Amino acid sequence: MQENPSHFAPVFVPEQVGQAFRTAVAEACRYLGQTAPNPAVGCALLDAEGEVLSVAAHHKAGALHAERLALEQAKQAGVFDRVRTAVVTLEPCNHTGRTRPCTEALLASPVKTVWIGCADPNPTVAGGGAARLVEAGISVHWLEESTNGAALFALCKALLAPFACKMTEGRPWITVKQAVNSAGTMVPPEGQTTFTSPESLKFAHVLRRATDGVVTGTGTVMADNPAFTVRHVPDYADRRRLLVVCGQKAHTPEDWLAERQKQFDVLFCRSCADLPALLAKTDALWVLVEAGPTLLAALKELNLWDDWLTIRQNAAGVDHYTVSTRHDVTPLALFPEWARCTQEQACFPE
Ligand code: AOF
Ligand code: ZN
Repeated sequence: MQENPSHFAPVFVPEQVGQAFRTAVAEACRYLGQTAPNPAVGCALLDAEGEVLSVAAHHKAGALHAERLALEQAKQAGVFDRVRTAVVTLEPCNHTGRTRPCTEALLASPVKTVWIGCADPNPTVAGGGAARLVEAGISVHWLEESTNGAALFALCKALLAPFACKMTEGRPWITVKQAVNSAGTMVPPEGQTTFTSPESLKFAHVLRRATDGVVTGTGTVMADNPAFTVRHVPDYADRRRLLVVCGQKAHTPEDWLAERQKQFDVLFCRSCADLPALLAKTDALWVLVEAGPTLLAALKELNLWDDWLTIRQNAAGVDHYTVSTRHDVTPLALFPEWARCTQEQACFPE
């Protein structure tokens, strides 16, 4: 985190502020998978007693940032004058991009205290927001510098992880989803394309919804004729995602491709080694790998993944989720299914 002028003695996160952070993160999660190239961000506004007056999130690029929407809602609810504290999962922006700076909107409100989850990893805005607020006399507190905010900080970091990955590594966060049956094979029985439980199928579609695209291989296309669309859960309206097919275009059926292109921006990637550069050129912040053993082995070899979710069905037909992650946080932790995941020892690359 950048050094910031708000560095005083460590602060204690009051219970109501902690609860407001959880509410803000939950609201932001409702729009995960719709905000790219912008991050998912949540904001809660509290009155002097710590009561939540307004909760909002950034919905999509070009729409109001979380802070501005929360303030706008407070105005419409007639509670604007009572707002004293803003709780934001991400440092408020101090730049004019598609929208005007959130710092200015906060300074034009009765907000006296701002609690911040994560610093903005966007190199064009880093550090500026908090400094501007402090300069104007606002009390700015960082979860990272608090005595009791580690879990809340981890939550905000998990929310920001896909955007932070894009900002620091230049490519989206890569989650591999692999389903294996009790015999350890990835191949479903004849005539079926899946063998996991309805809950696992739903989770897979929740992840498709939260991510900005799918990475697959020509082998999977030929074997499964996959649609890769979001079903089983409602999708965002008019959401066009990325579909990266590793392999050669000539190896995919024309009618499959034509159908997919109606909903996806389809890109072909001849070699896995080219994948980071190809993904970097897109707006995607988070992609889901849904592929067969060949592509998965190649990604493993190249260390080209951020977390690896294995859904394993046991002999009794019950699914078990195991997650390996190469980071200290994962956006998978934002979903209720996380409670069912066994975490394998994080394996960090050389
Ligand atoms: C905030 N609150 O809710 C979000 C922020 O092009 P713009 O104007 O939409 O700005 C996008 C950048 O602003 C984005 O790259 C990130 O640094 C920050 N996102 N900031 O104060 C928000 N979504
Ligand atoms: Zn902003």
